[in-house]
Amino acid sequence: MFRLPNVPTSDDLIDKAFHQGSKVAKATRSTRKPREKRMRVSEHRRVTVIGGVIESDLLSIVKNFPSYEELPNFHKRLLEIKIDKDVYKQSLGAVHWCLKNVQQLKRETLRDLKGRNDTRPAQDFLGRVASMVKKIRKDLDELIEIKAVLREFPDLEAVPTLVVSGYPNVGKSTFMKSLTDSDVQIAPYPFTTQSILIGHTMRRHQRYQVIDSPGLLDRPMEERNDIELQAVVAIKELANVILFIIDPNIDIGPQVSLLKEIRDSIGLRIYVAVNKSDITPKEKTEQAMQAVDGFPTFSISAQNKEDCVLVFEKIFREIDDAKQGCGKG
Ligand SMILES: Nc1nc2c(ncn2[C@@H]2O[C@H](COP(=O)(O)OP(=O)(O)OP(=O)(O)O)[C@@H](O)[C@H]2O)c(=O)[nH]1
Ligand SMILES: [Mg+2]
Repeated sequence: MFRLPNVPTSDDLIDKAFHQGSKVAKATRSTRKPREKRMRVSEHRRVTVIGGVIESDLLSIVKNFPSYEELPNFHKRLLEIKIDKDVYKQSLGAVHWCLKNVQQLKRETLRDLKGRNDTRPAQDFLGRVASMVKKIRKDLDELIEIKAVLREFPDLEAVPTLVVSGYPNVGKSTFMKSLTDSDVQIAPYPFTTQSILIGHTMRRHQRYQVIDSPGLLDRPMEERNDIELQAVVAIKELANVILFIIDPNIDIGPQVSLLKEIRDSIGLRIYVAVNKSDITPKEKTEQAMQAVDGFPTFSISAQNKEDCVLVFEKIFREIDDAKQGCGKG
């Protein structure tokens, strides 16, 4: 999604730049010019190469990391869950500061070297440039971590979007897999899905986005963990419509309470699928359906592809009829 550049540690950047600087300096010294001239030329090249290597790496960070402000809302919220946005801004700012200073120091040093017979300005340059890069050690380390977070961000499309939500282990990923043939992980324990996963499906020449989200527990927002918060962000920022899956074989009360919390916090239409009909006694399924009275409700087995396609088509036929339906991405 983002094409992020390599971010070196400050030690690696200094090593790389100084090593390449030494190589060109050595190559220049082996020519047959007078010693003084050779020294000046070789130091001129050393400074040019060291400055160039550092500038090029820092510039590519400044240019290619998205600024916080230009991120879509969904990515802003995701970023805030995982990292401190001020740290992100500061780190990019520090890299920019270092870049400007290295550029200026390189220009001044090359100018000073021209008018002199000794190589003192080059030696000063080496010390000062190394200390500038060391000053942004923490910022580069932060950006290495931030890069790992940004790389995990899902790719979004501006198409109608269904977010699948519900308690842990109720069959959200199973529904997603049946509908979109995505290779999502399914397992008989809660919190199998730990991030937002995106699948697609085509119906009547229209592409749709289906989002599998981590399970949510019925508890106050401030007690929710980072995995749950991603699900909240998906619901708030991406959904055009929500399919809330219920497992009638576990306690219904908290699931209904969660469903109502979601309904009260957003103004979207929520459909309910009472799942696992293949292993659930009929009365239990019916009880669950009564408990969510007032919501449009289906009884399904998420393992059954036909059930999932049918539910999906009904939902989107209604949405299309109501003429809503473009992704918020
Ligand atoms: N018999 C039966 N089992 C199902 C059905 N749907 C899901 N399961 C099982 O329920 C368990 C949980 O399914 P998942 O799809 O991983 O549930 P989830 O809601 O994505 O779970 P988390 O990601 O942990 O929140 C797995 O063992 C599934 O095989 C169904 O319709 N029938
Ligand atoms: Mg899952």
